Amino acid sequence: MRNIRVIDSHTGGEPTRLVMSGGPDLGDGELSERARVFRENFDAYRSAIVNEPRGSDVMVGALLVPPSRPDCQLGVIFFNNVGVLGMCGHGTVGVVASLAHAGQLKTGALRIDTPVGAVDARLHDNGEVEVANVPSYRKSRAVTADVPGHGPVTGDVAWGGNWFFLADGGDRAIELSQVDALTEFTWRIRQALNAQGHPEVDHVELFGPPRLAGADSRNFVLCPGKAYDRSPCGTGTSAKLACLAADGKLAEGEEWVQEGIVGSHFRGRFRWIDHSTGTIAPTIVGRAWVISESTLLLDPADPYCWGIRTQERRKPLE
Ligand code: PYC
Repeated sequence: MRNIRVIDSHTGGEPTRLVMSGGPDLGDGELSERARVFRENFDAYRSAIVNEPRGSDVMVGALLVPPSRPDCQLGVIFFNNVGVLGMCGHGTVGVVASLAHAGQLKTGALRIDTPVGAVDARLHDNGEVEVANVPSYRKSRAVTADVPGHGPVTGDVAWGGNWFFLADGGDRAIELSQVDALTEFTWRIRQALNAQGHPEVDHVELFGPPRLAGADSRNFVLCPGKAYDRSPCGTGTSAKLACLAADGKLAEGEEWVQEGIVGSHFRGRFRWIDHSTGTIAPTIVGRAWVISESTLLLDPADPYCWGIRTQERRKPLE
């Protein structure tokens, strides 16, 4: 029997399960190397922690590890129902709130090592968490996906700590009542893009008009394992900021309020790193709520000990 101690939170509705102890030993390499070890040697743990019956397709896990970068206080590897993520914005907000709940963190700054770079988090007195994410940029503008059954869909491919395709939702309502149709549509977009020379794209983001007073836009975000993000997606908002910056539609330091499909929101802004490559330093601000502390029990005699895989495992890009 193996015991894994976790703290669960949600950030704008999107869950994060922080593994405090009992996770696998991934060695002491750089975080990208430890993410590889996790993916290749301990995939059963990933599935046991986030998949049913202990979790669900929407659960994002966060494995706390010692940092490799000397200027970081801790390291985190994020993962979901199908594999390992590069970074996770809502997850970082959840990790900070959970560590504060556990008494391991006071308000103030924290530098976190991740497989795709260091991020700076700051816990404010009011409970909000600010995340200065990894450098983000738009890779390709006006990419057209030929989506079977729907026709051409044009959008941008951008990096915000994960890879995104970002497109206007057109006349599609970005509403919870439309989640099934939005999921099917964005899944087809992703499959089309992957087949049409964009294998890196594993998140698809659609935008429409906001409902929330003061918000600039509302989004629907399809995650790699076919679950939709209940939050406005921190890495997705970072990718959006990179596109807005590249198009000159948002100025450095100006605030962008991104509403998600359940009505929660992140505030975002950016600083230019390099105009010539369109690289920005995005910051997002959000809030998480701790919802449970528990111990996961892994009994190898349980036929579903290692989780039920309802979605195909994501193949790593090599
Ligand atoms: O907030 O960056 C994020 C995120 C990625 C996948 C789910 N949430």
